[in-house]
Amino acid sequence: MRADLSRRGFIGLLGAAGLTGVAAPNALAQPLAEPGHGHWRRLANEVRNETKWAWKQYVAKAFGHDQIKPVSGGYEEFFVPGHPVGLTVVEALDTLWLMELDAEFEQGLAWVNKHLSFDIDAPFQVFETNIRMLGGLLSAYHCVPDPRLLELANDLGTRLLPAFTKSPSGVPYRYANLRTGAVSRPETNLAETGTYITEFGTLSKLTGDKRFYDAAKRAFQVTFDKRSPLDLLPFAVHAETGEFTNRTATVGPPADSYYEYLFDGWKLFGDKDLRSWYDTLIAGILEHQAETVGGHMWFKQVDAFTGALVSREQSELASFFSGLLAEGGDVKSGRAYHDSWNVVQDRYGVLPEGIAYDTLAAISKGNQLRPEFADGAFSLWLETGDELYRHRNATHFRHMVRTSKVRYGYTILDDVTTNPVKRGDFCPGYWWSEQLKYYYLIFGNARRFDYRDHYLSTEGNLFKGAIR
Ligand code: DMJ
Repeated sequence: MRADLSRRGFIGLLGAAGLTGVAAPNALAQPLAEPGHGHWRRLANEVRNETKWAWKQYVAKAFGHDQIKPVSGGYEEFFVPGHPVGLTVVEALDTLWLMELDAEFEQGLAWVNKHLSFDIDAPFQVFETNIRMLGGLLSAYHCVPDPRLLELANDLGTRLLPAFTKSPSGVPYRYANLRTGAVSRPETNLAETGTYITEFGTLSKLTGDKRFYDAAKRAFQVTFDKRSPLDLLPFAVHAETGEFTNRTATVGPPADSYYEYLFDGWKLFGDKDLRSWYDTLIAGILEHQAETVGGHMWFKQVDAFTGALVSREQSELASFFSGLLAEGGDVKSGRAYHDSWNVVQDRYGVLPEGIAYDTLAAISKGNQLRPEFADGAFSLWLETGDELYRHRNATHFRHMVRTSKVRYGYTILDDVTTNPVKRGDFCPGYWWSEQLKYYYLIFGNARRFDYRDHYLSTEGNLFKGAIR
C-alpha cells in the first residue's frame, strides 16, 4: 500500500521543571538501522507482537485497573484512587480490533460488559473522561456495534453533561461527580473546554440527543467570540464567567486540542462555523506566533493582545500541530514544523517533554510515552504519501522499544538525557490508543482501516473508517 492517495481525511504545560541546561547529545540519538523498502509489513507485525505481549502482561498483572506499573508489576488508577474504570481496556479496544487481535479484543469487551459502571460518587476530570473513556467506548462501538457499548457511552455522556449545563457561561467545569452531578474547579483552559465536539457529536448522532453536540459547540463559541484583536486566544479561562484569566497564547498544552477539534468538528460533521473559526485562529497563530529560529519553524508563546514574546519553550505535545496544519490545508507549514521536531528526535533519540527551541535544551527531561510526534508523522504521510514519515516513525518506534520496554510492558521515562535513560514506572492509557495504532497503520496495510475516509480523535480513537 502506498500513501499516494490525496487528501485522505485523518485526524489525529510545558512542565515547568526548571531543569534548564544545555542539551547533551544522547547515545540513543545515534542513527538507527531503518527498514528498507518491502520491510514495512514486517515492522507492522513487530508492532502487533509488542501489543499482544504488552496486553498479556496487563491482563496478568493489572486487568481492570486503569494503568499497569510495568516495572514493578503493580497498577494504579488514573481518575480516582480506589475507583478503577478499566482505562487501559477501554483505550486499547479499537487498537486490538484494527490489529486483528480478536481474542484480546473479546477479552477486553467481556470485561467492559461485565464490570464497567459509571455510578461512582467521585469527581472525574471531564476532559480526560471524555477523550479517553467516552471516546474509547464510541470507537469500540464503531468497530463492533455491541449495544452495551453505546448504552455505556450514553450513560457516561449524560453524567458529564452537568459540567456544561450547570455552568452559567456554557464553558464546562473541569470536574463532575459521576453519581451526583456536582461540579467543581471552574478555573479551566482551552483544551479542557474545547475538546468535546467529536465525542459529544458522535453521541448525538447515534442517540438522536442533540444536547451533547450543542453543549460542545456553545463552549467553543464563548471563547472564540472573546478572541483578541490579533485573532489569538489566551489559554486560561474561567467557566463561570467565560472570561480569560491570563493573556498567554500557545499552541501547546493546555490549548492544543482546542484547535484540533475545531478542524475535526468540521471534518466529521461538516460544521462550517467550526471550519471558519479554525481558519481565523490558525491565521492569527501563523501571523503572530510562528517564527524561524536556526532555520527551523517553531511557535512562540505570546501575549494574545500585543503579540509580545512570552516564551520560547515548546512542549513535545505541540508536535501534533504539524499534522493538524497539513490536514487543514497548509502542508508546507506542517512539513516544516515536523522537520523541526525531527531535529529534536535526532538529537535526543526520545523526545524530552519540553525544550527551549532557541537552544534545543531539554527543560523538562522526561518522556511520558508521548504519541504526538508519531501522530504528526502519520497525518503527514496520509496527506503527502512521503515515505520520509514512515522512516521517522520507524525511528520513533525503535527508540521506544529500546528505552521503554521493561519486564511487564512499556514505561514512561523520567530522564531521556542520561545514558542509560532513567525510567519511571507506569504506562499511560493513551499509549494503547495512540502510538501503537499510528505505528501499525503507517507501517502495515491494515485490512480493517479505510485509508481514504476515516476519523481518529485526539486520543487516536476511531469514529469513522472501520472496515468490518
Ligand atoms: C493524549 O491524551 C491526547 O493526545 C491529548 O490530546 C493530549 N495528549 C495526550 C498524550 O500525550
